[in-house]
Amino acid sequence: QQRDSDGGLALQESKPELKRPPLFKVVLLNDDYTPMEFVVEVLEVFFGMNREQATQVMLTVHTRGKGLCGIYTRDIAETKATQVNQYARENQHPLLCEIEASE
Ligand code: TYC
Repeated sequence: QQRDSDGGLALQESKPELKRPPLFKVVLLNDDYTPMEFVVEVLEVFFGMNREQATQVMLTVHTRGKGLCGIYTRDIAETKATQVNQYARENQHPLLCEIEASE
């Protein structure tokens, strides 16, 4: 007998229900041109951060080249990245947002 990922007994129980869905990181990449204030605004508007959190993440991206905005299921992660890239382009900034498989 084996336990499935939810702890149920695989041979006895029908699948209880949920396996956790794969998660995806949404990351921002650094560039030389996007204004810091614009990046902070993006993190506030699209990722629900307050000004302090947003500033911290922006500075991490600025100094380390990349930074984590949040972790979501695939659809949400893709939508966030698309929205950020579209908003950046609308404002003529090269800011790039990407997703990465997480675990
Ligand atoms: N490096 C940019 C500057 O000096 C600021 C910046 C931070 C750009 C984070 C992109 O994802 C980014 N104006």
